[in-house]
Amino acid sequence: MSTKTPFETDRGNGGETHQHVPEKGSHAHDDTAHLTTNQGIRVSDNQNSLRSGERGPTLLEDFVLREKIFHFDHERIPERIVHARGSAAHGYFELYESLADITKADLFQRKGEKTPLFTRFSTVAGGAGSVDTPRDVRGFAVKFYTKEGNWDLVGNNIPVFFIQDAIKFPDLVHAVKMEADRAFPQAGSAHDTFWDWASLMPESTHMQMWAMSDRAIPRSLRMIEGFGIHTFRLVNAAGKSSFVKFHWKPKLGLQSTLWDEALKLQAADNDYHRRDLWEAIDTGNFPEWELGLQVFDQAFADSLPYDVLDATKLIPEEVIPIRIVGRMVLDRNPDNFFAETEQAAYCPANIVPGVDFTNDPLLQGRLFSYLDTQKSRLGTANFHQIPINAPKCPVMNFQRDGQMQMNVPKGRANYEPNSLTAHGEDGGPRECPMTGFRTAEGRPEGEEQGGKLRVRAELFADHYSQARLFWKSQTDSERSHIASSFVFELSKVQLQQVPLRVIGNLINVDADLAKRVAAGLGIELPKQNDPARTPFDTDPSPALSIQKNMKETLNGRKIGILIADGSDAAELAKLQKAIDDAGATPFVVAPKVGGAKLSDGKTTKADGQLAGSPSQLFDAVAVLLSAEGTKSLLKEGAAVQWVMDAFGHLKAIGSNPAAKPLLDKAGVVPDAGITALDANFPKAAAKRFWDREPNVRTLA
Ligand code: HDD
Repeated sequence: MSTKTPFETDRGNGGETHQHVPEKGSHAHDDTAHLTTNQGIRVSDNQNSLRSGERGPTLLEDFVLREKIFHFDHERIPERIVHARGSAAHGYFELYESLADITKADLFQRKGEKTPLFTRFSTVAGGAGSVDTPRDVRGFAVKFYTKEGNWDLVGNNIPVFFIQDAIKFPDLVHAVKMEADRAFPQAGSAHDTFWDWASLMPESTHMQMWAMSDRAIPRSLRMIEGFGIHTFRLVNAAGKSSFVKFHWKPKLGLQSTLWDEALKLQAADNDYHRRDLWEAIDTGNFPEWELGLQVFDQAFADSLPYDVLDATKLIPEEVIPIRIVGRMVLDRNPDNFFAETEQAAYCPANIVPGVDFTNDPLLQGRLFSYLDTQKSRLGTANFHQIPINAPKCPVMNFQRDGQMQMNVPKGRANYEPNSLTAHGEDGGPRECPMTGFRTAEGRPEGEEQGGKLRVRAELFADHYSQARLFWKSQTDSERSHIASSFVFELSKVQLQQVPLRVIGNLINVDADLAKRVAAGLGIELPKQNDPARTPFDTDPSPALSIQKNMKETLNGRKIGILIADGSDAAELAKLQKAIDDAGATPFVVAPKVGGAKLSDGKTTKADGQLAGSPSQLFDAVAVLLSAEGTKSLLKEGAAVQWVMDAFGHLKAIGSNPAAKPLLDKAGVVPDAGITALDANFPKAAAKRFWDREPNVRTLA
């Protein structure tokens, strides 16, 4: 439908409109920019409500006031029950090679073809107004607007999930979100109810290991992997079906923060990830991920010692290599957060011909939940007509009416079959047996059916083998982070029996891990919980480690440069250029945001004030000070803390000789990450110095 006012422009995107808000006073010059009500009536005065006399009562007849307040009163909609806090961007998927051999999905047919998409990243537990950097799983949801309809790949940044059956999802979410009576803690799992539940759910053990790892505290949304998690199916034109697992690999490599850094980031910038994504796109540094597939057949699935329908299991890349088939580029920020990011409605049930589900019981439950939740969140069964959700291909059916119906269907045909066409009327659309969605042929349905039972398949009972695999695949540094995260989380739990159950469970993963967690909490090692099925060991999978997969690159990173009055102008220019050349963004920090007077007498503006730009915002730092500058900063707690935190967060610190007293006061001890401001600095800045960690904090 189109009820466009003259003040809205059609953006040719599913009827998307853009309302012009005139600048103050501009209406005198621009004839198209008048302020109107939602009925299109021009508004003469947006400053004063209609009242009877200068000091008299405001009149009920003021429809301009009433409409404005009415609309404002209803601006908020229910936030998502999970994944409420998120940020999103537009972009495209580009196919590297035709996948016609394994799928008939249109977006996978032609090499080089681009498909528009909208991707939303989120935290899970916190509300819409919570912080960006809690320890949490990150949602990774991609809506592909294909020529054959929308396909939503609604995944996370962790390849497995807490539970095996959707019937447990409300319990998981109730347990992890803020506690029912007190409404805290917000956005975190470090509390009684989560660990009480988790300790009673051995199937969550593998995911607990991931959630306690550095995967749950990413450096940037641009540096996380994405996973479809479930085993899906691809179906080719001949009806042959293959199993598939979907992976997104970030071009910038994986990178995470340290726990102390994540905690301080929460104070430094609530919007750390949202801002990072926005700024990267805004400055043309478009984030990219490659799409990878693990494709396998029934015989291979049958040969595995775990069940491919179990979402608490993964298939190591070393067992089935990932076939990289295309890339996703996010190149446009939303025009409006609410209209697009907030109203985006993802649903794993949105698939296209050539992609199909499996009987994974977690996936099957999701197929119902999302459609259902969108109705209560967006208020109408017609939410698919909202521009961000509308397919970019024709939508034709006999569904009618409902709240907020935007379409105006013509004619009498609202049922099917009909013979109206034969009578010269438009009978409407018809079924398309050849190109329409069909459930995969060749499914071994016989083996997957049986009597009605509330049971799980036998191999689902193995809750520990892959948790062991994950633990074995980590570096020593990552293991100490995992053990310390368990200690931190359990230290917040007040129910005394809970840590004992968690540790008793961890003994099944690794005895040393369990001992370290007990020692970190200062409690006796409890007895081992009985495993439902004896775990087995496999070869480690290096692909599961972040540190083994980090790229030594400055691409997409940010380097803080601390200056003060008297800093050397030529050195600063040289440093900024070196950082820029290495692909990173230099960010100048000074005691005053107006800048510092440099050695050449000129004032250089700062990008941020010292007190508001702590070093956790940067991947590495440089300290460029004159002797006087150093002297004055020795008295500045924020400056000492700036250097101390960079050291404690294992970052490279480059400095000039005059800055040494500040480094000394911050307790900096020389190591490979402490460099002069020469060519060594950009090289060091591309790394974290894990070996330093035992010198700066006690880890479990
Ligand atoms: Fe879910 C949202 C990912 C299991 C029910 N989920 C939601 C989002 C992501 C995921 C990324 C946010 C989408 C957005 O950005 O709007 N969920 C997952 C993954 C799961 C998973 C990777 C397991 C593999 N979810 C899951 C189950 C259920 C749900 C088992 C229910 C039976 N999820 C929902 C939901 C949400 C949702 C309640 C909340 C808001 C929404 O859907 O739109 O329906």
